Amino acid sequence: MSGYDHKKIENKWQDKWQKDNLYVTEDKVKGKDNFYCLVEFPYPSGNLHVGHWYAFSITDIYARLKSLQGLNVMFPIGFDAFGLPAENAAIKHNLNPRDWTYKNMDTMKTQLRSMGASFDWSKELATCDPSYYKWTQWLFLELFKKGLAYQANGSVNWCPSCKTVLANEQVVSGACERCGTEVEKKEMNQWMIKITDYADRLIDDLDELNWPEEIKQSQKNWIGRSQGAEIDFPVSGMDSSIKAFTTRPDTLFGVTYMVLAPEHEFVKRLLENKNPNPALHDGLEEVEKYVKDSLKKKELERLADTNNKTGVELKGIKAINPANKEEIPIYVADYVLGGYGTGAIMAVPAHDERDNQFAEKFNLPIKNVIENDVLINSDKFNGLSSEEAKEKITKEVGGKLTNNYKLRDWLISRQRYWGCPIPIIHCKKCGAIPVPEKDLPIELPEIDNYLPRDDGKSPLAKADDWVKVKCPTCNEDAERETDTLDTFVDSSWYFLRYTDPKNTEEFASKDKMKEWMPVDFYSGGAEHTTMHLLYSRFFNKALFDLGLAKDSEPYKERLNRGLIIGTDGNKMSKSKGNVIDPDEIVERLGADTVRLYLSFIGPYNEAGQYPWDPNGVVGVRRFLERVWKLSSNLSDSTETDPELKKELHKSIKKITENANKLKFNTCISQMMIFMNLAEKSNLSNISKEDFGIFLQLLAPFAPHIAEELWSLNNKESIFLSNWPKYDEGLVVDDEVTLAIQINGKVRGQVTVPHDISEEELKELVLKKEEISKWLEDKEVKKFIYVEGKLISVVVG
Ligand code: ANZ
Ligand code: ZN
Repeated sequence: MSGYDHKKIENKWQDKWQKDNLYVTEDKVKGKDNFYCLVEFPYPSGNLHVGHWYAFSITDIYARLKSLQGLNVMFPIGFDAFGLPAENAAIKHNLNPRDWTYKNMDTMKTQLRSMGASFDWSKELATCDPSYYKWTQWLFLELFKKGLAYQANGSVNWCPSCKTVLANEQVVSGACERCGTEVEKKEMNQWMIKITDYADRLIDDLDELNWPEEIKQSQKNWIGRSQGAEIDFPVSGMDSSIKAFTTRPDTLFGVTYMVLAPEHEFVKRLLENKNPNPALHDGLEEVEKYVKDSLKKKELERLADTNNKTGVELKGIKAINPANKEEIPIYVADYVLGGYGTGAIMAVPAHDERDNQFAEKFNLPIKNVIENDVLINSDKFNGLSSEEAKEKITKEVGGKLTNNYKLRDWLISRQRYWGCPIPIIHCKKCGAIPVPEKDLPIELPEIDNYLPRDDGKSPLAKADDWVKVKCPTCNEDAERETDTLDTFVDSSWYFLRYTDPKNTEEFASKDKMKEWMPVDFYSGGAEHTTMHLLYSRFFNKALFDLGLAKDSEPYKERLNRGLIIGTDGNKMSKSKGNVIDPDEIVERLGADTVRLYLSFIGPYNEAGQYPWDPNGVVGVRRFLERVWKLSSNLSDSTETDPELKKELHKSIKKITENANKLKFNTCISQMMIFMNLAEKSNLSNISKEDFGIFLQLLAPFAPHIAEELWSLNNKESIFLSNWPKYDEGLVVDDEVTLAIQINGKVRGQVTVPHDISEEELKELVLKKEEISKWLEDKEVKKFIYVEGKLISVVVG
């Protein structure tokens, strides 16, 4: 047998797997459970970088593992092909977005194939394909008919560089998530999705999901539910009142003034009517100027100006504190935001930091009403705890307990060409009318000038022939909607389409969705936590309520992967010159090397930042060469050296356990430990069968070389074999049983690997049911591990 020629074997097996349809998934296989392994589909950027390899080839390890473990795995792939990223790139290259996108998808398919991933290409989809977006349009109309998609006027985020509006989620620190340009506020009539209707369920249903806690927490923070109350403050001498949102109704007796946001309706009305109140008349000009100035500020600036609070008093107007009937002054100040709560606050300078700064500056009274979590200076509520008082005081003043959310409705229309046309016809007489189902899809027309425009309209507005239609209801002259859908709408349901990608009658048949949904494992980028991951959960819930989806949650398990960074520790970027070209390495060292290296670089289940190390790549390549060499030195012996056999079975155990937890790096370490021993002992003492077991362990990671070496002794693909099981008898001495004492008394025992770290042990022990019941409400003061003997926990 000659040397390890990665090129030859990688091409050979990729062709053969494809020819044999090895990864084409049936919907049902007798005796096997289905497992839907999903990875976020790429946008057709045109070139696969290391990040793509990390996303796809490493998720492939998991897909292959599950398949070897006896599950019927679906691992589909497609393209998130509409939208800003693809279109901006096309424009930069002076190309038509359609040509650019299709050309890139071709290139990327070849590159994706070079990974040797077990993608089921028969299910491939592209969101820019009319056979796909017909159903995006259909689903949009279902939401529209239920009132979940609507058009409304409002202040929206506008990116002056991308020349389109953006969703709140696409504005990062005040800048466009795509191009980094500072975002402006504009009043525009836009299409929205009522995701806010689902705010509570989007939070509460997280409990049932097997997701990392950080992801759940980020979604909760983004939705930002605050429990509080709305309380009306009458305006003295006027027939009106001002509603404030507060999370602290228990501090009502400590309210010494009110503050309105500059955008508040009450202020607007005062300025419009030039209020007749003579006392105020003097100050109105000052108020007008203040409002104008602060509206020019960006929200971020307003929030950032923490130490220098500004504001003006509405002189001559007083509000009445409904708790003690005291008259209190009203200010306009921009530390109160127009778009949150009611845009008005009851200020409690004794207990709120921001109010305190303001009160100090404007010499306003500060009244303490809480001491040691108990109410004081609060009349008949004195002595109550804060928690008790919240509800009681709210009730007393006729207020309403209510929740407030940071989440806003999802803005989905874009003034851009390369997107799914919104299937609505505007008729002067009938309003916004859905395109009849028989006319779907409304195809995106070819136009000459697809460049974005400055006037807030989509380039499609110029496509007269396309725009002018008859109203489906009254048959009078009408016009098509010319905005397109944000690409995040396209990607909000693609996981359903994968179950039935060729269906022309439905977006996916109920039967197919029943076989595959919910997704068992979803691997993706951390940047999607509060975008795609939130949107698609909403979409699935809305479809569930419409009877169109079978589950209310789409993804059982989610993994946010880490980031591969440059050798210099910086994010890879062309300008820094630290970009690693995977194609070049695949050519030189092989796909198996790249896969093995990336799985070795760090625990896949921890979204860390891992720097690329050229020496590490070479080291991994050498490891594969050693495997190759060992294989050619195998003898016909049927007995494996007993020590080596033990290490093999330890390897099965360790690799199975760690691979199941996506800790792929420890799997590779274990394979290396095994190889070291195999090379040390008498080589003739590994049976072909036992070497085959080693190849099975290697197969998900380095599929080509494993398949090649396996084929020397087997007719069927290694990927049709069964994942090896370890022999209990061969791994026992590796484990120790430890007694667990709590405050000196033995309360249980635990069997663990002899080399377990104290940290791992502590985590395991404290979580154990028979132990945790002794720890309730108590603090663990000491955790002592007497190695190999016992654990002693001191609590108090
Ligand atoms: C009285 C009070 C007393 C408050 C106290 C807090 C502490 P979250 O948790 O973010 O929901 N607030 C309400 N609307 C606001 C707006 N439009 N702009 C700026 N601040 C606003 O915060 C809710 C609290 O933030 C509310 O509760 C209100 O101040 C303020 F010891 O009311 B609080
Ligand atoms: Zn009409």
